[in-house]
Amino acid sequence: MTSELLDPVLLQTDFPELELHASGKVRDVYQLDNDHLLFIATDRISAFDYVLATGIPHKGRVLSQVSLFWFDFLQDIVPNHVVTADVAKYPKSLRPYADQLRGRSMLVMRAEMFPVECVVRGYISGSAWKEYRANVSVCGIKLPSGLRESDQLPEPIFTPATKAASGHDENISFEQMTKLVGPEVSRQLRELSLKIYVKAADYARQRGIIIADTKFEFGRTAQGITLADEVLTPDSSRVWPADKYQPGRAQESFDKQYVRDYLEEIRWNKQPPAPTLPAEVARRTSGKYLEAYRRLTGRELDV
Ligand code: PZK
Repeated sequence: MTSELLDPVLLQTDFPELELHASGKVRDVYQLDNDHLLFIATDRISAFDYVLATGIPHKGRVLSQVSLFWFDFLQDIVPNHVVTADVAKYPKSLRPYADQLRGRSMLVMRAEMFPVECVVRGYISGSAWKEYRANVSVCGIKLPSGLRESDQLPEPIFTPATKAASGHDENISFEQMTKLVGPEVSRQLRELSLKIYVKAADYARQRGIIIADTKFEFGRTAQGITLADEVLTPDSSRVWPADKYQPGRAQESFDKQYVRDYLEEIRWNKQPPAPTLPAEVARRTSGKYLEAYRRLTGRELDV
């Protein structure tokens, strides 16, 4: 019998003297000065659109370190918003919070964000699978007939989306995107997104991980078009274990499968309040995040 106790988790950030710039289901961005933000990944986890009451030990650190790994790996393709993730280099005013911030935060350049989610799909799944079944096309891109759910696409496609008022993403055509950010920027973002996806997905595939699709957010800084937010994390991507890949059905999630299985098992009605997770489900899920980090980087995250 293993102990019920879990490692401590960070569910809520609380920096009274900082102003919140943006807050998401599982991450928070604070304003530091006019040009800099503090990006923090908490240990919160969402499933079926809700943040659960139980945090996942190490999740925030894993996601931060995965993003940092990719920012570095992709540097030759695109500049990114990271200034430093070394808490010793943060402003002195953050010193009291160093222990909370270490490993799970980044000091980033403030960017003028483009109001589009740059989604790339190498496999057909999720909303794209729904759209394909209805129209044989996705975001205005005609696809071959006869694809099965989770099939690899003949080539990766760029399927932009916008944040709808509901908070949900709404797929849009490239043409609609040009009305939001202009044709020149649209072409640049599409080209960058596809290049990034191809390089990252090739790398991950060699390590037994399929990146089925992913979402990038870009902004403009003094460096020009800059990759921002989190990058190629399990929260911004659909990630599948390659050894279990079987087209023709929905795939198991690399990271959240134990959580989804548990929530189905207890027949949660997917309405608030979101349930707590048994310690064992949280612990095994934590193990999956650590495994994803290990597989991707070949390194161990010290726990
Ligand atoms: C920025 N988001 C998305 C929402 C989050 C993140 N470098 C930047 N400059 C300006 N704005 C942003 C960034 C970044 N990254 C990103 N919103 C604003 C978002 C909610 C929580 F952590």
